[in-house]
Amino acid sequence: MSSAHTTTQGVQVTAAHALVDALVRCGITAGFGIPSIHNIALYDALRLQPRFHHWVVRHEQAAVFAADGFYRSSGKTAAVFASTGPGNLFTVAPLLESFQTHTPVVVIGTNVASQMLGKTCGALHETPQQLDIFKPLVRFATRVTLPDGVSTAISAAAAAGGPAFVEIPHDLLLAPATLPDAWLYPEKPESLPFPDEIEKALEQIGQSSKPVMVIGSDVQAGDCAASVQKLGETLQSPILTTTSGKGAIADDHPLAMGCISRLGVAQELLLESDLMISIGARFTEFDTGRFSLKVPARHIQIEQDLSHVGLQFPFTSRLMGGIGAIAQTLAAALKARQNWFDVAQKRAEENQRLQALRAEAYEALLLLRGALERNDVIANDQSILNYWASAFFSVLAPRSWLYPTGSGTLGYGLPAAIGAACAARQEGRRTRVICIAGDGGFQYTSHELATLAQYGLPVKIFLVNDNAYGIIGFLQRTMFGHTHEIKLKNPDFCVQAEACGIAAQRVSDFNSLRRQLPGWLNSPGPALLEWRTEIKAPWEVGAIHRPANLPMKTG
Ligand SMILES: Cc1ncc(C[n+]2csc(CCOP(=O)(O)OP(=O)(O)O)c2C)c(N)n1
Repeated sequence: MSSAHTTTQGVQVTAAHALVDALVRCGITAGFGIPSIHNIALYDALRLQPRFHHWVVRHEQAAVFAADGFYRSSGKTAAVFASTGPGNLFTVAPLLESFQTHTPVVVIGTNVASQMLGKTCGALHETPQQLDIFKPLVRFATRVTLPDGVSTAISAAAAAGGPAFVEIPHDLLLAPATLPDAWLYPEKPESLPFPDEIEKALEQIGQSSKPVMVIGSDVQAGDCAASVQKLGETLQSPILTTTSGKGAIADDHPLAMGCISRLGVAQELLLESDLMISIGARFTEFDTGRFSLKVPARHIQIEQDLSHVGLQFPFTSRLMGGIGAIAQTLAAALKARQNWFDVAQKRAEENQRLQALRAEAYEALLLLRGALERNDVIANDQSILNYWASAFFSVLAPRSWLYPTGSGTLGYGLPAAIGAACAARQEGRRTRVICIAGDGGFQYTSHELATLAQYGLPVKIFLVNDNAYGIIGFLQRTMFGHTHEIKLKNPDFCVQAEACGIAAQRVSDFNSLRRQLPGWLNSPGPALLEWRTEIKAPWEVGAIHRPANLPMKTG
């Protein structure tokens, strides 16, 4: 942009230009969306901004999942462009996922023209109280009411620390606007708790001889993971993660004890310890065995934001503020300790027990892990293999694990994988992205095969096809002794992928899987591998104990 009033192309700056300029100034240089009559001016402004990379998708739902995957894999926020009514409403389910996982995503949605707002007059796409629909699902929602209001709205949305929704009546996008001279992008300094709170936590750590840390997704942010790891090393405390915190510590680190969602050894460790230090961790129903997890009475909770926590275990000390700064302060004040728990021994025993189950799901995950680089990204959908992966897949690098823990929604895997692959391409990283999905979940967003093919992104889809909503069948059998409406007559997924121009292959037994997996993974562009099988749920074969409060059919 050359002046406050004209673009470098010499045309009058409009609110659409100012909005795109504001995104770039906030460091948001990628976006996903679908052009529409209401946001058409925005797309023209996007065309004129070479620093912004837009990726066109096939459904607004996929746009938000992709932006979510973009952030989780890169730490960089992406925008979503949707339009009035249906376009915006299709972003609602993915926003729930981003909201619950603290994932920043900026949705820019239009509304009917200003003079039509609040009226029921048959305007195209008009939606009653559109802004109010979004408010509970985002950390910041606003309507722009003046053309010059876009810059402030975008900068507040970018700083929201979670998903944000900026609504603009479409006529404003074409209205003349000015670019701000001074840019006010709020910097957020890392805050520390009061010294007496830190003292209290240090005292409790001093009284404990068997500390355990549980770390969650907020630890993946910035340099935080390194500071938290340093605290663990100082204390020689075994470190567990939540499902969305996987990767915050490499699973082959000598203190890494894996994910709490597998309960078993994770639960035993927590019972043996005398202090839990939870850091940026959201204790969800899924991760805690339907809220049955038992934790030590002494609990230091470290959080940057209370809106993020799930199950509120009682705490004996709570430290609120910048997680990295808090971890650093604690580590600096503590003396190095000896380890009290043999992590390597416990994990070897567990691995032996799991191998003895001879479960193909577990073996497939070992096979996959063995064939991947440390930084390759796994984007999960919701299927039996994903539950196994949450519990047992070894994640070796931060931001290389995407899992829809916030909403547990089907359809996340493929578009999130696309978002991660776009981030890698934009940053020049040679990372493979593997999407693990079941046949049921895959079909929620399989239209995004076309997006994948359009950009030739190196996403490898591992599709486990049991022609059923398999996990629901398992639950129905367990609870009622029968199944109902879980069988699926599916399309030929290989033909579907090939029709989009994506290489596809099918295997039906484990030996073929072993043989074909490397070729599929190492092929240059996108590729689909369909594994026709009926794998058993981890609860069915005893890899994870069934929560005691799961209703079961008896007799
Ligand atoms: C949007 C949404 N609808 C319904 C569900 C409930 N649900 C969870 S898993 C599942 C079955 C998934 O089937 P599939 O992807 O084939 O995996 P499988 O269970 O067969 O391994 C269903 C219906 C959900 N999680 N999300």
